Amino acid sequence: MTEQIFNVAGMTCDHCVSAVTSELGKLPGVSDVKVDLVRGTATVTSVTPLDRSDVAIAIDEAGYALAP
Ligand SMILES: [Cu+2]
Repeated sequence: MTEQIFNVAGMTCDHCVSAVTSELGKLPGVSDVKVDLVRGTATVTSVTPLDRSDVAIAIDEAGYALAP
């Protein structure tokens, strides 16, 4: 298992958190997603490290943006 932390721009409420959590949770091999609204971060646990571009697409589908 590996844990990666991504910065997510644009989240403002719990709805945003659940949208991002849901989309990231659909990525293959992901077993856990924890989104911190205040920090604007998503901590993703997965079997193998995720490709940053896949994460960017998932966050984009939720309606937000992967930040540097
Ligand atoms: Cu929201």
